[in-house]
Amino acid sequence: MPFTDEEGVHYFKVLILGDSDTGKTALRRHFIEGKHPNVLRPTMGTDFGYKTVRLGSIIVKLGLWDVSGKERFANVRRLYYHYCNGAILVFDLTRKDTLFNLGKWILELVESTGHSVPCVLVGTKYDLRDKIYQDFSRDKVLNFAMRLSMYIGSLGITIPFIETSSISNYNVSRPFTELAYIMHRIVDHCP
Ligand SMILES: Nc1nc2c(ncn2[C@@H]2O[C@H](COP(=O)(O)OP(=O)(O)O)[C@@H](O)[C@H]2O)c(=O)[nH]1
Ligand SMILES: [Mg+2]
Repeated sequence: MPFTDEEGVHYFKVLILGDSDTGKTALRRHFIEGKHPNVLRPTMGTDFGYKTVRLGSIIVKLGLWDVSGKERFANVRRLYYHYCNGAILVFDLTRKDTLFNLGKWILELVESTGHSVPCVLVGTKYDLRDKIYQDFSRDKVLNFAMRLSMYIGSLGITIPFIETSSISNYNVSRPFTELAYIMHRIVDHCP
């Protein structure tokens, strides 16, 4: 369950997961700061940011934990899964291996939290139009999202798949608002 403040606003803890260089930090910072960051340094350990999101008349707060994809931070990473309410699973549309590696991330998520966690699947770098979907298809990704939905049992909700570009400002907010909506719906269904 999320933390709820004295005004009844839910605070959700969201992890952004995926391989290094897939664009996790760019997406998070663009969403929070409203533009593609000028300077992007590799994430050392964990970065944190936080943003208030409006869903119609509802306001929720998202704590966004951007966790380093590098193997040497694996031990640090595990600590951050506790009390996580949702996850954004990120892969790079130009690198097929980053999609298949999400299996490892999902396993780590499920093992560390011990319960199912609502997720959205995000394919980044949509602006690199001549390099995306090489050696795999969009249908394959949709199939992956469907199998993932069955595996993590997300209240009968199929995990949304969203293509984004932080560079051309395409769909940057959508992963966050869709996940916020799903997490809010879950809380609404739990007395
Ligand atoms: N073309 C393109 N490059 C991107 C996009 N998002 C991030 N990048 C680049 O990908 C690299 C890795 O980005 P970063 O956010 O640090 O990835 P992280 O390791 O997953 O946090 C950087 O050079 C970014 O400028 C995008 O939407 N389009
Ligand atoms: Mg990063």
